[in-house]
Amino acid sequence: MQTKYIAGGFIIKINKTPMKLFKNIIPVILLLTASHSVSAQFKLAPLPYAYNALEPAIDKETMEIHYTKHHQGYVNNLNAAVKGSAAEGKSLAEILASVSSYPAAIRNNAGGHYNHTMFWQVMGAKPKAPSAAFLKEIDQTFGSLDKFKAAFADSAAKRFGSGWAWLIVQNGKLKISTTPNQDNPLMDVVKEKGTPILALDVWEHAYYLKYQNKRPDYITAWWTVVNWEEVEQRYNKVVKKS
Ligand code: MN3
Repeated sequence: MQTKYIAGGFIIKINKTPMKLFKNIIPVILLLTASHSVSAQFKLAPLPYAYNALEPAIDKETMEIHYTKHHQGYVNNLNAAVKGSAAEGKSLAEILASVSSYPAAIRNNAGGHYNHTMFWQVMGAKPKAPSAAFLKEIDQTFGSLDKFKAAFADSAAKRFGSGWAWLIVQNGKLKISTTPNQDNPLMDVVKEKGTPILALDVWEHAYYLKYQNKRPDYITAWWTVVNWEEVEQRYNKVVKKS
């Protein structure tokens, strides 16, 4: 004797033996659970390395809290904010490009999600030095890599309150900029627009546990974990497009 169950569009024939019943039911339960959880519009991508991978520049505790609490918080709040709004179903890039037309909760959390996703990617455990080709670009704009680092660090240190420092490509040229809160250069509300290729989080939550009020020390240490390969890939992508 067989019984047919229809679940999630699948027809399952269930035999009398409890073992077969078990084998048939479990995949369906997993399928239904999976299809239910994809309903959130935005998701937190896995961190590309272990929480302690960037030590000593960024300590394990800061990394874990930053990723699991702060970044996850932006993702959760963004999902809640877009639900039922005009931003529902839109990509993150689309939302950022017309962020002025959305409420502050979308601006803050869409920025928070984009900025942190990029921040994790432009850092790495054992980063290589910039390539000769990319160094040439840096030299042409800033004089040298050291001069670029000094100018970037200065801008990042002077960003009042919470915000971000950026290296952007603006009309095909490299430029340093900063933004307050979770704003970024892709937003229509920002003065210095461009495509960000390097991002530094200067919110106190990014460094306070280890560096307390010494933001410049955090910035100095941060250079040791900058993933230049990723920065250069982002640069090449923009320059080839424009
Ligand atoms: Mn942060």
